Amino acid sequence: MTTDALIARLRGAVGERHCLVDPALRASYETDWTRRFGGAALAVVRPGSTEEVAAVLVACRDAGVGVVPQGGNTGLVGGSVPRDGEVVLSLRRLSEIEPVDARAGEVTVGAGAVLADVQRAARSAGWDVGVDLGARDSATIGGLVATNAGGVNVVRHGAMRAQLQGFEAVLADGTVLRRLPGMPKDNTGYDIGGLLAGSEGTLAVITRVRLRLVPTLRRRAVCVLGFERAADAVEAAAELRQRLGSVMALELFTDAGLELVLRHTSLAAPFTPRTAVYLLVEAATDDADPADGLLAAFEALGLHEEAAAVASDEAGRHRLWQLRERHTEVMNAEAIPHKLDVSVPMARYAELVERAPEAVTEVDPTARTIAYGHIGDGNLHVNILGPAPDATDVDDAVLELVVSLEGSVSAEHGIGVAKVDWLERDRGPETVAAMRAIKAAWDPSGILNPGVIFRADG
Ligand code: FAD
Ligand code: 2HG
Ligand code: ZN
Repeated sequence: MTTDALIARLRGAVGERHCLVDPALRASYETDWTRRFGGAALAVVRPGSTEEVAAVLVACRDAGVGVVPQGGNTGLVGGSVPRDGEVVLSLRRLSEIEPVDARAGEVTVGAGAVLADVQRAARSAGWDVGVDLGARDSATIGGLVATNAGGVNVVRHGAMRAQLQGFEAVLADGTVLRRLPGMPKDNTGYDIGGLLAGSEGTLAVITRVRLRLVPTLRRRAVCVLGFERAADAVEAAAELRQRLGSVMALELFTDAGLELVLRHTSLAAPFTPRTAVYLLVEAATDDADPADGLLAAFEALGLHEEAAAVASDEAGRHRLWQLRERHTEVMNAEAIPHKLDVSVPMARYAELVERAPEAVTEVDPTARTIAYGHIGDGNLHVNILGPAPDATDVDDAVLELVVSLEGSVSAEHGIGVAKVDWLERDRGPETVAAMRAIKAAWDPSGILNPGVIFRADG
């Protein structure tokens, strides 16, 4: 099929207005959030229904042209943007949020519904969404499922796969798979929804999702504690997690990151003198002030009062959270960052925090390494500023260290195109062969997000 014939079929599928071929209109869909990844698309199509998604996939399959599913384009591993003339399939128009099923504590939404909108809908019905993250105002539910996103409440509610109660998805040949009644117990054959979680647009296009909701916890307290050694922050995080059933989040950042946040925003340091490492803890309950439990736990652990800032009011909590959440935006303001999202067994976490900057400096003495992350999940975000966007030696140095610590090269952002060369190093050839067999069975023509998870020519 010629390119013109494919464009005509795409226009027929989604309507002229929703098939963008003009470079100026395509531009915002062609570069990722970090500006490190991107390429030209053949076209950007914006279907308005599951049937239109199916028609687009069949047209692309017939033409042998790759399809890049895209939600909010907040992904950080280059999986949501074209590489070389694919069709970008934007799911943003599938944004319907059905009424919350308050009795079941579930809601069904379109894949393009934005997380913050779903959170608002859930809260207005007395429920909440189990996953929360800094990109909440743009990230879509389809993208969150496709990446099995984690975020700040995994210690309490698990990642996105754990919230999935049902799904609708379209295979590369246009077949629609649907399972949406929503039942917490449903062991009838393979868990297809669970497989789609984390598949990064390589197995099917997710069009609707049924989410399990969690109870709203109204009383909250946030505390930032200071430490001189990462090992002490790890110890405190482990103790708090064990002693305090109210823990919602356990986050880590360092003074190097705080310095950049203070430079690029109007925020103030949580306390002075500043310390080398910070642990942010959020606790939530529905009755007593969770600050009391937090303070009692700190006392029992012998943590110093002078290196702590606590807030129970909304504005104070928000201020403390911003010190951690704004790291991502600040990295982008400094440079085009290299982002390595990794996890290691808890026993190796402090070692990773100490050794990652050393590993980077060894291969590039001018590079700056800023690490922060979800300490409660053993997850560290190693950001490297300075190397050219296409340089890979600093990435390799950190991932080498992670593998040697028996860690994972992707904790929550996925493999995308950024880490394709590390999949086999991390998982081993047998597991990768099993993954490839699934990919070949579901997408025999290989049109769904080629080059993501697996190298396209591999
Ligand atoms: P996109 O970026 O559009 O796509 C991501 C991947 O999913 C791509 O491979 C794409 O092809 C695929 N995809 C998207 N929609 C579909 C669909 N409907 N069907 C099939 N495949 C699809 N991530 C975390 O895990 N935890 C965090 O704490 C976190 N914080 C962040 C903070 C900031 C400021 C930013 C910018 C990003 C953050 N992220 C975080 C990364 C990002 O927000 C998540 O990966 C999110 O899940 C991506 O959602 P999206 O809708 O933007 O997807
Ligand atoms: C976070 O936890 C996100 O803030 C983004 O996962 C991580 O900026 C990053 O590298
Ligand atoms: Zn994160």
